[in-house]
Amino acid sequence: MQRTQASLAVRYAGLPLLPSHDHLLGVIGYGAARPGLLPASCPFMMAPLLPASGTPAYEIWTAAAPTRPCQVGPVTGSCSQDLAFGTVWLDEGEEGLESAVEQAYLDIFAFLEQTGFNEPIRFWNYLTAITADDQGLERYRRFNVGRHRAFLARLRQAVPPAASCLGAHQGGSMIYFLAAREAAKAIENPRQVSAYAYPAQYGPRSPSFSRAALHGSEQSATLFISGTASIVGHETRHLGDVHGQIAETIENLQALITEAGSALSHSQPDDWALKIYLRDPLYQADVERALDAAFGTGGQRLYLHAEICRTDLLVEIEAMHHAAAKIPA
Ligand code: 3EB
Repeated sequence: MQRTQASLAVRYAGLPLLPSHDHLLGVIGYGAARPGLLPASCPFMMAPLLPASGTPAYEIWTAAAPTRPCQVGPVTGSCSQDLAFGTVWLDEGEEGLESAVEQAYLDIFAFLEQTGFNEPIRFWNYLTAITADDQGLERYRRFNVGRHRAFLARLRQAVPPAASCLGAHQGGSMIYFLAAREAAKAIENPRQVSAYAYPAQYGPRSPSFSRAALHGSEQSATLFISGTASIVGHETRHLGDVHGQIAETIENLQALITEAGSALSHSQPDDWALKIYLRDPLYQADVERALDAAFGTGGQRLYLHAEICRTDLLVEIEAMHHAAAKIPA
């Protein structure tokens, strides 16, 4: 068996141990400010989320090819040969969240157009006070309205990319993303209603994201699994029961891995990077135990303390299949 090099890698690290500087796409800090060692050209965002452990953590994105900085309007990013990474803060100002989200996404589409990486493949949205009321409509629902408007105007894909949307405890609201020249293949979970088809009880506009996205060729694909929680159909399961929610969330992750199919047939635990969002940092030990049992002990895990977009959800997990698929020699 021979392994091809993945075009993209992520590493969750405690200290700013920075790999090959000219291949850095971007760094996100959790409870961690911009490292002094980081080259000025590398995009950095201090996310408004804290690590569950309290120990500062970095999420370090690298490309297989050298990168160069790219700035378009308020979007700070970088581009390699085949991928772009970008970050933007929301400016809620006078206009409010809905307009701020719409504008931020329109700015992202301008970045994509100017850099030539026209197809977004993965979005992360971190919103302040995600479930707070804003003049009669929850902020997450206003976020969905703004995102929907921008996607309607500019998204070229038939279905929206993979995403996560979590609540921040401090600081402002931000979006970061990965984009490519070719769209990823969207994957849905047969156990769940597609989020973009959720009924109106969850807000005037459905959440625009697909459950997972497979990017690259069959020989060297990267799988991005969106934020995944204890939802079956469109309903939250296991209200108030963290063990039940963890088990249901893992069932949903496994269903998506099955849907991704042959691209992952040689997958190993070390190929995975998981980001786990906990409403209460005390849930970490239970999640860790359940993930070990389901997927083995390898791979990377980053535990964050976050609010989740439904007040009844206690845990949400996203995943990236980190290494390239193996090609039989
Ligand atoms: C859900 O399945 C849980 O609005 O971008 C997960 C991933 C969730 C992404 C988003 C929301 C989003 O509906 C919430």
